[in-house]
Amino acid sequence: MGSRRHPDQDIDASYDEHAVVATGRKGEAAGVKAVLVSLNRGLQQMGALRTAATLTRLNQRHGFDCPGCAWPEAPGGRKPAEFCENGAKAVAEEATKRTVTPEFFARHSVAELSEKPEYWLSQQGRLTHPMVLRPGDTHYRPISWDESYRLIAEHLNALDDPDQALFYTSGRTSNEAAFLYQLLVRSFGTNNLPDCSNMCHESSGTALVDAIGIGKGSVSVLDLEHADCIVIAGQNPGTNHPRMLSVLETAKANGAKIIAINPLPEAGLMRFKDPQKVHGVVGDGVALTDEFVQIRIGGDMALFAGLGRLLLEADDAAPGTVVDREFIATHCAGFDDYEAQTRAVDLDTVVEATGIPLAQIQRVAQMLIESERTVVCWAMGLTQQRHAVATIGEATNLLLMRGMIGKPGAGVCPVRGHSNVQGDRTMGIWEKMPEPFLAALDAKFGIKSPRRHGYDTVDAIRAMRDGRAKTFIAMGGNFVSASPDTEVTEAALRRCDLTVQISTKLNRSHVVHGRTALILPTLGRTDKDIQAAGKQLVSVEDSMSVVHLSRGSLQPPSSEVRSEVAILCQLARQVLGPDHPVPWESMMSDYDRIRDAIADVVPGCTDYNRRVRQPDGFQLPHPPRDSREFPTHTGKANFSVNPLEWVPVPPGRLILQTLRSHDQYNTTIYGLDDRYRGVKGGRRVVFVNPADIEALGLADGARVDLISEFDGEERVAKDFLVVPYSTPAGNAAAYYPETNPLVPLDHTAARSNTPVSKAVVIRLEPVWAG
Ligand SMILES: Nc1nc2c(c(=O)[nH]1)N[C@H]1C(S)=C(S)[C@@H](COP(=O)(O)OP(=O)(O)OC[C@H]3O[C@@H](n4cnc5c(=O)[nH]c(N)nc54)[C@H](O)[C@@H]3O)O[C@H]1N2
Ligand SMILES: Nc1nc2c(c(=O)[nH]1)N[C@H]1C(S)=C(S)[C@@H](COP(=O)(O)OP(=O)(O)OC[C@H]3O[C@@H](n4cnc5c(=O)[nH]c(N)nc54)[C@H](O)[C@@H]3O)O[C@H]1N2
Ligand SMILES: [Mo]
Repeated sequence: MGSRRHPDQDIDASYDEHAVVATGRKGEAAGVKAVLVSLNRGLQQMGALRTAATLTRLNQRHGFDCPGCAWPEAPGGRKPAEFCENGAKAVAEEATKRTVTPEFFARHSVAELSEKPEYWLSQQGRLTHPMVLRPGDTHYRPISWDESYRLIAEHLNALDDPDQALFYTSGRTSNEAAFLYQLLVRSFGTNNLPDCSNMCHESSGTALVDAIGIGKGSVSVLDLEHADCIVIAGQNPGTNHPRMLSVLETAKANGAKIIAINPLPEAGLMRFKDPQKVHGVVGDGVALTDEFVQIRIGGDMALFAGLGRLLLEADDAAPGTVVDREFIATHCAGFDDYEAQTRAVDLDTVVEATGIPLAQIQRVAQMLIESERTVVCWAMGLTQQRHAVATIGEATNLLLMRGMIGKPGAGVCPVRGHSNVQGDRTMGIWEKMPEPFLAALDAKFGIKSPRRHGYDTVDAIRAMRDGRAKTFIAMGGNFVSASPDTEVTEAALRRCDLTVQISTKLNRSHVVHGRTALILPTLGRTDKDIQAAGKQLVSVEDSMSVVHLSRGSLQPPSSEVRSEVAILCQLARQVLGPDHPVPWESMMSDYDRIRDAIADVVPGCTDYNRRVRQPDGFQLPHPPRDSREFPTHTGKANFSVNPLEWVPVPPGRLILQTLRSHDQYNTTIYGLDDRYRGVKGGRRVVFVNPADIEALGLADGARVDLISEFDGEERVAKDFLVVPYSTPAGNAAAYYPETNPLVPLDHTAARSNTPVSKAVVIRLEPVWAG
C-alpha cells in the first residue's frame, strides 16, 4: 500500500470514486480463482493465523455461522470447507485486525468522515470503544458504557410517547439478542421495530401468509437436490448465495432441469465450477441453466400468469395430467376465480410485458408440465417491485395448481438475505407481531406489550422526516445507506434528537446523525463471547427454518467491545428501572436463560436449549411443508387473483434496477471489482443495452448523470460510466447503495411497503467535460 502516514487505511490516496476500468464479461462463477480470492482477502485483513482459525471453523458444527448469507449448511455430511468466496470475504471483513479507535475519531472530524465514500468507511476496520458526539462537537469522543446507557435512558424517558422512538434491526443479530431487543422495546411501550426485512423479503412474507399461512419457504436442501425442475427468478446466487450453486449442481446431476428468469445472464447461473470438486478445478464448468429466460424488469407476474394459462390448456388437452384436482379440492380455496382469470390472460400482452417470445414461454410451460417435483426460488428481483406481492402470488398459484407443496422435492423457496434475518422475525422483530406472540410474551414476563402496530422502515423515515419520531436506535445495519431516497433519509436522521448505532464496523450511519449521536461497538459472529457464567453461544435460523448454534472463537477487537446481549440487558435496566420484572442480569450472565424464555414464548421452540445443541440443530415447524395444513384465514391454501401489472418503459427512458456487485455485502464495500460482470476498479457504472446506447445517442464509455423521474419529481445520481451489457432493451442496472438517492421513498410495493429498488424510471444525461 506504499507509504502510509498514519495507521488508518488511507485508500483514498489512490482511490478515485469516479475512475473505472470496465472490461468485457468474464467466465464462470466459483472455481480456483474464487478460492484464491478468499484466501487473499483473509490474509490481507486477518493475517495467517486468524485466517486459518476462521476459515476452518466457518459453518462447521463446532464453529460459527457464516455472517454472509442465510443459505443453509448441508445437513450431516458437511464439506471440510463449507464456505464460499463471498462467505470468506464476509468473515475477513468482520475478523479484520484493522481497528477504528478513539485516536481515529480524534484525527477525523465528522464533517471530514461524511465526505468519505462508503468503501473508505467500510475498510477502516472494527469499532473498539463507545463514542459520543454531543451537540456542537466536531469530533466523536470516548464515553463510558454506563454514561452511554444513562444518555439513552434520559432521551427515551423524556419522550412524550414511546412511539416517538424507533428501533431498527439488521439481519445479523442472533436469536438471543433479537428476542431481548423486542422484549426491551415492547416493555418500553412501542412496536416500532422496523428492520432490513422491510426492504428485502417483506413482499414474500405478505404473499406467502395469504397463500399458505406462513411467510417462510417450504423446502429444505434435500428437496432442492431431489427436485426435477427448479425455477430461479430474480436471484443472482453466484454472488449472493454461492453455496446454493453446489446444491443446484447436485440437483442437476440427479436430472433436474433449471430455469433461470433474469434480465441479466448472471455468471453463476450460466456457468459454474465447484471448487470443492476436482472436476470443478480442472474442468470447463457446468452450464447450470437449461432455459435462460431474459425477462424485462417487472415482467415476472405476466410470465407466471401466461404459464398458468398454458398449463390449464395442457390439462384440457389431457385431462387430469397437469392440474392436481384432488389437491385443489382438498386443500385449496379460490381456484375457480383463478381459473377464470387465468384462462382470459392475453398471451400477446404476456409477450409484450416480458419481452420473451411465445415459443420460449411454451418451452418453459412444457418443462413445468413434465415436472413431478417443482421448486420455485426467488429473491430481490421479484420482491422489490411495485407489484411484488401479486407476482409472488402468481408464482405460488402455479405451484398450488400442480399440488407442488408439502411433498418431497417441491415447494416455495424465497432465498433470504442476511444470515439471521429469518430468525430475527421468528424472535419477534416485526412491527406487527401477531396477538398470540404478544400474549405469550406478556404472560411469561408480566409485562403489557402495546398492541398498536409500529412503523416499518419506510414509515419510520416518514416519522423522522415529519418530526413524529425523535430517537433512533439501530441494532446493526447501515440505515442511512440501505434505505431509499438517500437525501430524504439523511435529512430525516438529522432531525432526530438522538441516534444510536450498535455496530461492528464504521459506516455512513455513524456520520449522518441526530443532534446527539452514539456509536456502541459490539461483538460479531466470529468473536469469543465471555459472560459471568463462562463462554456463551448464540443461535440463528437459516433460510430453510433450521435453527442451530454459532460459536465465535476469535479475540475481540478490544476489551471494551460488548456483546449485543450485554448491551441490551444493561440498557434495559437503565431504561426500565430496577423494578422491571424481566431478569435482565441473569439472562445476560447465561444465555441459556434467554433460550429458556424463548422456549416458553416463541412457537415451535419448546425444549430450545436441548434441541439447538443437537449436531445440526432442529427445524422449526411449517404446517404446509409438514402436513399440508394451511393456517390461512380460510384454513386452506389460497389462490390469489390480481389484475395483471408490468413495467412499461416510457419513451426515451430506461427502467433501472439497483443491485449488488460481486465485491460488496450490502452497504459494506469489499472492493471495486465485479469480476463476473467484467468490471474492474470502480462502481459508478450503469449497464445498458447496446441498442439503447445507440438510440440515446451515447457512446460506449460515455459519462452520464442518472436522473430518476417519479410523480413529477426528479432525483439525481451523478457521473456514471455507461457500460454496454446484455440486458433487455429499455432496462438498465447499476449498483446499490450508490443509486439509492434515485429510489423514491413513496414508490413502494403494494401491501408490503418495500421500496421499489428494482424498477426506477430514469433518463441518462451526458456529463460534459470542462
Ligand atoms: N456476497 C453477498 N452476498 C449477499 C449479499 C451481498 O450484498 N453480498 N446480500 C444479502 C442480502 S441482504 C440479500 S437480500 C441477498 C440478495 O440476493 P439477490 O436478490 O440475488 O441480490 P441482487 O443483487 O439484488 O440481485 C437481484 C437479481 O434479480 C435480477 N432482477 C432484477 N430485476 C428483475 C426482475 O424484474 N425480474 C427478474 N426475474 N429478475 C430481476 C437481477 O438481475 C439480479 O440477478 O443476498 C444476500 N447475500
Ligand atoms: N437500492 C437498493 N437498496 C437496498 C437494496 C437493494 O437491492 N437496492 N437491498 C435492501 C436489502 S435486501 C437489505 S437486507 C438492506 C440491508 O440493510 P442493512 O442490513 O441495514 O445494511 P448492511 O449493509 O447489511 O449493514 C452493514 C452494517 O452492519 C453492521 N454489522 C455487521 N455485522 C453486525 C453484527 O453482527 N452486529 C451488529 N450490531 N452490527 C453488525 C456493520 O456496522 C455494518 O456496517 O438494504 C436494502 N436496500
Ligand atoms: Mo436483504
